[in-house]
Amino acid sequence: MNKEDVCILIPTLNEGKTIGGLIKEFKSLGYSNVLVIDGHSTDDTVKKAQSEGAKIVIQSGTGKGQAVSQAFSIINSKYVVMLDGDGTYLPEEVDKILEPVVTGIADHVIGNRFANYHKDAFTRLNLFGNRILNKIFGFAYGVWLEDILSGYRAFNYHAIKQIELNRTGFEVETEITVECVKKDLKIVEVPITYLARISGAATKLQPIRDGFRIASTIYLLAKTHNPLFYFNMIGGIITVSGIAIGIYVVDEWLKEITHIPLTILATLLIVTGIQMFIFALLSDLVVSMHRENMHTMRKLLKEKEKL
Ligand SMILES: Nc1nc2c(ncn2[C@@H]2O[C@H](COP(=O)(O)OP(=O)(O)O)[C@@H](O)[C@H]2O)c(=O)[nH]1
Ligand SMILES: [Mg+2]
Repeated sequence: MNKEDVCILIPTLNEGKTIGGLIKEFKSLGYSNVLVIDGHSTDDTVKKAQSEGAKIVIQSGTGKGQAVSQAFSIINSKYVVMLDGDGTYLPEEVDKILEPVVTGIADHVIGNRFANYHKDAFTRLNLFGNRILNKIFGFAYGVWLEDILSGYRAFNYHAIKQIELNRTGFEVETEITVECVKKDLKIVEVPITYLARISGAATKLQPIRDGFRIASTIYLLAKTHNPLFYFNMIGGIITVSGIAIGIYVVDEWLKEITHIPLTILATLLIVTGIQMFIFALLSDLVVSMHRENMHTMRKLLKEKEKL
């Protein structure tokens, strides 16, 4: 592999304390093509990155997601490595991250932070949230990964051009992973080290708000991949509430109290819930057929590329 073929992509927002050292380390490892996509930092991030010789692009919108999406559209390198500018990931592990894409066994590599993390790298809430979100992801997409929210990732050119990103904020890692699953891109996870942020440099992630956004992204994006999961969740909630009201109505009726409006409500909820289950089955049929078509189309495209 030629190190010139690798673009090191660093999205930054006020990472002046760490960005300079990070770029310097990549350069000393022989990776000279460093792209910093900055989210209008108000500190000296841009100046530091410039003086270390990185290419700087100021993102046109806001949020990490928009930054990554913009970066993907302008990068033309054979391989891309993305990581935070906060010094929590080790540049010397870049070869480990790159290996599966370079050897061709993966289109996308995720660095698994849970393999080796500093004791202050995650708060207890972070650890718990990550575990839950990885599980929800597994249920929704049928792909069980250890660390879908990792910031240290590698891609081949094919992957960055296939992945379409629409979310603007911290849902970007989720969306990248979902897109890979949807587009049949091969994902491999490799163990990496995750350090704590240096003191005085705070994370931009708000655990509760962003956690909910990530969970709802996992759920909403599942509609066109796993409609059984998506619609059965809705159907389940509606049916269970109908049954609960129904139990109450029957119990009261046995005590010779009749609730007519509640009886109607319970019936409506149960019927609607069951319709959702049927709808889930129909959508699943549509999605499976679509997937088969897309699969064939991708195979044909690949063969055409080979010709
Ligand atoms: N360009 C850009 N980068 C951002 C934005 N928000 C966060 N980042 C960068 O994205 C990376 C990940 O954010 P971070 O706060 O470390 O999130 P955490 O690793 O989940 O705690 C860091 O390098 C941030 O500086 C943004 O709005 N625009
Ligand atoms: Mg970070």
